[in-house]
Amino acid sequence: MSGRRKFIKKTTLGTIGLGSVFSSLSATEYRLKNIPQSKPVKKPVVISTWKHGLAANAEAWKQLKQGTRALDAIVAGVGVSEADPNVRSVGYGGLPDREGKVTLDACIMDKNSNCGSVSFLQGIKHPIAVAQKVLEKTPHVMLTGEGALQFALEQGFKEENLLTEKSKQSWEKWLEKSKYRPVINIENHDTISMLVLDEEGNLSGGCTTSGAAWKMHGRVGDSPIIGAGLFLDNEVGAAAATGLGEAVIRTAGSAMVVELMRQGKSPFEACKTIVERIYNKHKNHKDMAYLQVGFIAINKNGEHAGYSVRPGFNYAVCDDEQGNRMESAQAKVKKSN
Ligand code: SD4
Repeated sequence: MSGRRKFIKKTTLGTIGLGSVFSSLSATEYRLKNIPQSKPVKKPVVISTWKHGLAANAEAWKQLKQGTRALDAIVAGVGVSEADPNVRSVGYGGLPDREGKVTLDACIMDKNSNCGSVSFLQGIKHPIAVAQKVLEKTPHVMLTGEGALQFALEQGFKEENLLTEKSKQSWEKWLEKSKYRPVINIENHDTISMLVLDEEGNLSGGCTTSGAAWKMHGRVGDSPIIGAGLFLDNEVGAAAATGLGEAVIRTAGSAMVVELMRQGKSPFEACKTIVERIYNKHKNHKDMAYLQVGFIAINKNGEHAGYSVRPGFNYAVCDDEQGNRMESAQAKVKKSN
């Protein structure tokens, strides 16, 4: 090969190489172009789904202010809901499946896109902490059922009965009719998802739930599925879901919300667009009768929003400016069912 041809070949390869470097930078470039940089970035910010998000935020906030890293703050924060027997949709005291078993799903994701997840886990009060161990201690992203339990026990977690007397009574009452038609905002809701923009401007998130009440034994929802119940890209933003998990999985919900933010949409526009897509895709679907899905999202500027199919969804926000409070989300339709 002549010197000139070698040079051309090298230059072309060099250009391809640079091209891929440029394309890996393009998300940042896109963000810089699309998210107005004149706005001051608010940080830290913690947002969590539903009212019990207030207590979860308070704990996560305390941890962040003490210098705890965001992932640990999330585990501590949503751990408050997991341990609370009065939160009947997460962890201890969660409503069981139709066989009376409390089965838990959770996942966590950090600024470097490392993920950990557990699904169909029984007998462990803090699935989010097990998900964090999956992220940190295994070569995998997701462990399920018996394997997840075995791993949790190996990691020193204690096995305990998570079915409280109150949840057992609710299940026995449900058994009288055994009809699966989740009650909107009550039986298919209240998963806690938390998104954090930390002091350094990095994003992370976690999600934990006992899933839809009276689900089939073995059913896994969206909450432990990265891309469905939770997703983030540290260059762009983070999103999380609550509601009918089947609908969120069908549409890769949280990943889509983040992708729309990458394309320049605000958190509000991104959540609204995907809620509308979910609504439209389910117009003639059997699940429409009890379809409720809500998203929360936050971008790198600390702007956040929530949006749901039906009214009733809200989320908790904590920042330096206004403290810890509830924000209501707008909804696609006006009727609650
Ligand atoms: C699920 N998304 O398992 C969850 C339901 C939920 O509290 O939000 N539950 O489908």
